[in-house]
Amino acid sequence: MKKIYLMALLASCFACSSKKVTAPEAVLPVPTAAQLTWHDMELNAFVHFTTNTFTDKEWGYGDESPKVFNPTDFNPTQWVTELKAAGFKGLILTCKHHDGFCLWPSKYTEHSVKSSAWKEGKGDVVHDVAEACQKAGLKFGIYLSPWDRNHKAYGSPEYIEYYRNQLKELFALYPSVFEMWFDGANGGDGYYGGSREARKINGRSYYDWPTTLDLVRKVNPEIIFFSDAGPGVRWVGNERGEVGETNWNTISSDTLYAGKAGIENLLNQGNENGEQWIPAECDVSIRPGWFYHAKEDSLVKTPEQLFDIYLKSVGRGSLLLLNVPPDRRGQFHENDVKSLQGFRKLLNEEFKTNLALKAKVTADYRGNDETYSPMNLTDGNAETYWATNDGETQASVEIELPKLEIIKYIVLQEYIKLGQRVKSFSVEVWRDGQWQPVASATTIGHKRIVKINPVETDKIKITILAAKACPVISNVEVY
Ligand code: FUL
Repeated sequence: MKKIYLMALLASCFACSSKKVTAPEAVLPVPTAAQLTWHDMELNAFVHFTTNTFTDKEWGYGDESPKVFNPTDFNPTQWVTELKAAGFKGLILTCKHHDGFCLWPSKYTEHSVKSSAWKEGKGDVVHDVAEACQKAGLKFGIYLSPWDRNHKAYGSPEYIEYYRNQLKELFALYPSVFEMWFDGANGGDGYYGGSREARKINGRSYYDWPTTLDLVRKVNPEIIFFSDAGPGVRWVGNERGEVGETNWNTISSDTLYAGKAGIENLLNQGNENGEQWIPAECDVSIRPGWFYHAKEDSLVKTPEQLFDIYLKSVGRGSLLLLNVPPDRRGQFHENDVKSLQGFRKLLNEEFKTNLALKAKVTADYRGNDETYSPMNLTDGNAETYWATNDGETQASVEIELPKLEIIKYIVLQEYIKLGQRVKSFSVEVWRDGQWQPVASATTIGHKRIVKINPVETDKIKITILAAKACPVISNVEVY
């Protein structure tokens, strides 16, 4: 009788104590499900292809004859095969760049593939690329330049109608597009149906973006919209593929709009107290230009340069959108392919063996409840995390390796479903009988890769120095 009573008491105590250890409350804002999926993609490709490829230009004026578009051996299967092998998850195609030439036979203009020499006007690049992506398991995205230097009505309400019609046309054909790119370059000189003049537009009001976005959302509520101001993801503020050392996924977009001047720093680092979750996307080209130019064949970024860009984008919690422009055949040039392959090889070599997987991980944890144990950091499960008690914004984790190893990288990930929290942290290693500092950094967010001078050790200490609320970390890796 007594024994049964004691057991019941213990059980109820356990129940009440486990009840008390609730999960940390989210620090707002938090990402949407679609944004979380986007974060996890990490590597996407941009593909710039149009009449510019054949006229050797970066920005077509809009008066190019559509006839010039004539790839001799168009093969998007080659693109997706190389991209997939290199680890890319999605591809965004310039369906229309600033020159207005459409890579699909739009019924709203003659300025498209249907007036080109390619396949006697019967070809459809958008269709073929979307299909190749689908077959390869890559997500497909659309870039449709708002600025159109060909269209006679650009600058007037009539053009907005045209732009929306084209969006409707594309989304009827490709409803599951994962990302839609709205470029910030807007207005200037152009052909404009023969008037050859400069047209200025008010970037804030001309496009009436809310109406346009709603139109797309009706077809695809999950879509990620890119523009300087989001609302899905923001421009990183440069075209070097580098997000700030400090990178907040949060920003307040009410005063932002695509093309607004002087906001590069804000876009690059975000705002710790931003009211919306709008992460930065790092767009950069594998070549100096966005479009293919034979004279740049020797200037393709090396695998080492791409790896460095990776550390400054993905390694700082952002996503890398790497442009690889097809040549006049309609294929990735050999040099670009070589670089992509070298990049993948380097990633595989540098991040070959995660030493943390076999390590002993210790730290104080939330309410001594195993749900928040530091062992969650190395269980390979993105849904489990280590957390401290509310109000404890400083905390250390020690990682003990089974033997001495030379280490080069520490990878950390916050459980961003509960918001971005960490403001700064440090890394120390045990050497000569004491802790020695090897690195310090600021934000973590989706992922932080800390590169350190190779050092031999069997113990690593990561200390969260400041955070907006108790740290909630889902993953630690050591290479
Ligand atoms: C810029 C454009 O003007 C470039 O041509 C390119 O498309 C790049 C990704 O965005 O704003």
